[in-house]
Amino acid sequence: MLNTAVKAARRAATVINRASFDLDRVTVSEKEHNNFVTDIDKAAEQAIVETLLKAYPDHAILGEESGPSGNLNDDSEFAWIIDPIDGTTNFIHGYPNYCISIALQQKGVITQGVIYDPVRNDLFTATKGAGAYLNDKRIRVRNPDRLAKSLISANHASNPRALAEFLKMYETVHPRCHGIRASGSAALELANVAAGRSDGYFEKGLKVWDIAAGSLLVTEAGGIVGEFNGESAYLHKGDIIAAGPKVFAQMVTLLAPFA
Ligand code: LIP
Repeated sequence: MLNTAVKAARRAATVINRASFDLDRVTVSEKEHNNFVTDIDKAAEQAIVETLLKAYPDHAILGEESGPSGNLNDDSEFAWIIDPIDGTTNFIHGYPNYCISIALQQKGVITQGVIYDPVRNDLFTATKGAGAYLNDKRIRVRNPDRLAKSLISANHASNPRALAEFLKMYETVHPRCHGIRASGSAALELANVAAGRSDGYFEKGLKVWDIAAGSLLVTEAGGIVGEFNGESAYLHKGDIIAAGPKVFAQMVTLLAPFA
């Protein structure tokens, strides 16, 4: 199933890469203020869904752009959770930080995750219980012993309330770490934590397709993923902290007041 998801991600990448050379021809619409969708998101999602359903016609699908289909519920035996372009705002501006995210959920548990960065040709994969990989090489979180030695990433939704709260969280965390980066793709932020390229990540108000595959990458790379109060219903809540175990504990202490 992981191989099929990789095949689907690569097909989507072909659609996205072709469009990336001629962004003026991409059709952009606004779902809500500063929340964009393009014809390329839709075409990429279609390529993914076609590939998955060809191999597994009975599986349920939850796509960011096409919504739910098949027998989708919390207890579905096989449900694919798809974000065809995580970081659409980056994509439409030609800012090279976006990816394809595909996860398989089995009876409420994420068991396979694929994140493909078509700009860097980085393929992140994880299978529950079998580790996380970047281009077939095992990856692990970096797990520094203190937040004070860490590079953190964080993003926020585009509404005034989320921004005001984010600024307070930023003021809380920034003086206590090496710095905070905001690159506009939740899935890639999680993949970077898994690969030890950053040491922690936090964001509120995400959707399940932003974080399903990335959260499995982090846990399979030895990290912890949780809500702001440290609990584990982050896929439903959409508020997420991800880091190595020591930094995770310190981030929860600092960010629990924002839970
Ligand atoms: C985006 C995320 C980003 C977050 C945005 C949005 P999209 O996903 O990856 O980090 O801040 O709210 O959800 O819409 O580009 O797939």
